[in-house]
Amino acid sequence: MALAITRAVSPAIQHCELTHLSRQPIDLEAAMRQHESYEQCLVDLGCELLRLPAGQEMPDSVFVEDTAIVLDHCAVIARPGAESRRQETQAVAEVLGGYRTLFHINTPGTIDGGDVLVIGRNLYVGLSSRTNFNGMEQLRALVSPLGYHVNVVPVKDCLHLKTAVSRVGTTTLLINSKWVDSSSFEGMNVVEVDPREPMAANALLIGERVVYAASHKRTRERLEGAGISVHTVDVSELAKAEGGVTCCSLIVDVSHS
Ligand code: CIR
Repeated sequence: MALAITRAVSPAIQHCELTHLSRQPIDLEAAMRQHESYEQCLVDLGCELLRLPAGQEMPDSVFVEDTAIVLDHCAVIARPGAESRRQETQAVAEVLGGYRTLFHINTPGTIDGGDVLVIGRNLYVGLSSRTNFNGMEQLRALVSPLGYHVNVVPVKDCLHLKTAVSRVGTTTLLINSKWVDSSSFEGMNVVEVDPREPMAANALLIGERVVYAASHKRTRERLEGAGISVHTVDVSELAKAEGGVTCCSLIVDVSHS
C-alpha cells in the first residue's frame, strides 16, 4: 500500500521561487482546487492520503517532493538549494520519521528531491542549480551501505532532473532528451516528449498507472500509444510556480515500514 504525503497550497504561493519562468499571477482558489483534484486522483489510484497543513509563510511548501528522498530502507531529508525553502523540511521529517529511519543532508550540501530519480537500487542525481556535488556525495555516503548506487546525471536548461525525465513504467522513462541524455539510463525504454511540449517529461507513476498534466496532450497520446494508462489532472496554476505532478507528493511504500 502507498501513502501519499501532500501539503496544502500556501497562501503565499504567489511569492514562489522562479528559475525559468516569468512571474504570472496565480489564482490561489484555483490552485487549491487543482491541488485537491490531484489528491483525489492519488486516492482513486489507491493511495492513502496524509496532507500536511500549508506552510503559511513558505510559498513553495506544496512541492513536498523536494524536501526528502524516500527509499524502501530509509528516507533522506533534503537540504533544498533555495534558501527560502529550507524551513519546509521540518514538518515533512516529523511525519516521515514514523515510517522510515531518517538521515539528513547537511551544510554545505544542497539537494532537492526533484533532482533524484529512483529506479530500484539506482539513484540518478541531477546536478542542477539546486543540487550540488557535496549534496550528491553526502547522499551517496548515506545510501551506499544500504546497497544503493548513486549515478550522477548531467542535466541542463531545466529546474530539476525530474523536469527532464521521469518514470512511466517499471522499465520505461518519459524524457526530454534536449535536457538530459537517455544514455545515462542504461537498460530503460524511453518515450520522448513531443518537441512542442518541452515541459511534458514530468509524470508520476503510481503502481502501473501514471498521473499526468492535462495540458500535455500530444505527449499524452505518445504515452497511451505505448500502452501506458494515463490519468490526467489540471495543474495549470501550480505550473505557473514551476511545479509538476511529481513535485506535489512524496510516495511512501508502507509495506516497507
Ligand atoms: C521552486 O522553484 O523550488 C518551486 N517554485 C518549484 C518546485 C518544483 N519542484 C519540483 O520540480 N520537484
